Amino acid sequence: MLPRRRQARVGTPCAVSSVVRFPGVAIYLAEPRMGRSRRAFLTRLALSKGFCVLDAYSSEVTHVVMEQTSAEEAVRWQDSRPAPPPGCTRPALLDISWFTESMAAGQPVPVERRHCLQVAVPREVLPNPIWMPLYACQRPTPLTHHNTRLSEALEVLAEAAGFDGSEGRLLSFCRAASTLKALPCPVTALSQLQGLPHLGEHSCRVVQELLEHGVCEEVERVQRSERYQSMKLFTRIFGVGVRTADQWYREGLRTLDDVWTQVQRLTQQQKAGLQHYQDLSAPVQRPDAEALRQVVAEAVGRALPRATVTLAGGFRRGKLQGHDVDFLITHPEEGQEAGLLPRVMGYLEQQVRASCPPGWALLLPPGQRVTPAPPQGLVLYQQHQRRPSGDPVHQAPKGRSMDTFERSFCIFRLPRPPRATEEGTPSPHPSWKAVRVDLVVTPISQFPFALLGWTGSKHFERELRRFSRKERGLWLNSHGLFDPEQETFFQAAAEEDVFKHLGLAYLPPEQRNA
Ligand code: DCP
Ligand code: MG
Repeated sequence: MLPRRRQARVGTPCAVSSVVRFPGVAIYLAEPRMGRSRRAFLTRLALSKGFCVLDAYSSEVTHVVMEQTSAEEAVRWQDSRPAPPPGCTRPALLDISWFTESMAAGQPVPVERRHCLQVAVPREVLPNPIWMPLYACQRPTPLTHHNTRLSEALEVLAEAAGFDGSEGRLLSFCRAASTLKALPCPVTALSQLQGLPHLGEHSCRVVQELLEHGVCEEVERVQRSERYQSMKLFTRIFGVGVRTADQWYREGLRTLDDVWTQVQRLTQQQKAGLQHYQDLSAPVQRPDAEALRQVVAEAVGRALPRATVTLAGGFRRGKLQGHDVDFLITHPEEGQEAGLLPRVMGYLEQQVRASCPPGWALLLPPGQRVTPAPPQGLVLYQQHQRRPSGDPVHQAPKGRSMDTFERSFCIFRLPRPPRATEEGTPSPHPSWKAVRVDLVVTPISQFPFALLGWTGSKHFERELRRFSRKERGLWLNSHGLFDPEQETFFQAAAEEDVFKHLGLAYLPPEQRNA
């Protein structure tokens, strides 16, 4: 007996696109609960992605997809069809979720138990309506959650809004995405969103499309657009913000090669970012962050005994990779941290100078326009930012979110084992890779606020500051918590004190992935 897909076709001809990318998969969309026009739409969608969709149920069908159909109904439906020829198995009876996930993945996803209609799978569903507090700082948000596909789509729209300078739309999409991240179960029906905060009409429409078709046309369109792609490319360059990227785009720049033609206009930071673009756009892995922590801790310990180094940013929230590594440096005795950073940088530079490989190369585009000096040791680039003079406690917190700590924005040269390269991309310099590192020095009295502010996520911080201001009338930033009425600063010995003072339940870093 031939395998099923090789058998002669039965009944209505196959409505297959000319390019069938997945020969082992032949889908039949069972109509009863689906409706004719929706079935036609889903058929077109699947065909456009290279799936084989059969118009009629036959022995060629490998996957039967049904919508809003119980397992019992599905089995009854199948029983009423002709039995398969001897030697052939019945096709899988699948819920629409298998179809939408496959469309989203652009290929058939493996059939899991939860997709199957043959067995009634007890599904965990969201109670409806679910109650959720308004601010992201009032609820735990773990790193991995149940609605990644939905939140990622909304975050694309948030990012695109940010590229267009639409702060309001950026915030709306970020808040909607953040709400979905905090849900205890997957969203499977739009009705589950009723009563949830921040899910406005636009976000709901995106979710609905994703639930129904597996893709959202607007998101796909944005991601394909030249504007989004160029803005993403440019803002990934160290030192390039949305405003600069937008200006370049409006001047007609589109690619990194285009940016290289303007290299004389770039700041030192941007030049360094461009030179190390390939390394810096690949994620930093947790073991890299840990290796750097040890190197930095050693230099800090040598520069000032009892000074401490704390890993902050995404890695503190449990992320396995990030775009940079953020360190906070302090000393248990207030004032001792002054002047520490230049000494630390000095040690870091000397420490590995001897081990710097002689034949190093920078990533340069065709037509090499810059001939930089070879890097010295660990530090490929650093920009030291001094603390402004005056009383540090009283100058920054009032409404400003950017802090004024002494800091160094660096690019470090992280040695790596021979021949280790980023997945799929050959490294321009295989014995080391460039990594973005931020070193921030804080006086011990401000350390809890700095740690809270530098742990993130960015949206969590935004929400925490908004909550403080709107609900408590207090101004929070990485230096302190200020009461504008009393003109007093709140003293904290640990992050927990800040949550407590704001009347919030403490959230550990792993639950701040809003
Ligand atoms: N931060 C903030 N507001 C900003 C920038 C940063 O509150 N405008 C805070 C929150 C971030 C932290 O500083 O979590 C570190 O900034 P990063 O940009 O490094 O963010 P992450 O470490 O969270 O992300 P990644 O893992 O990509 O480095
Ligand atoms: Mg970071």
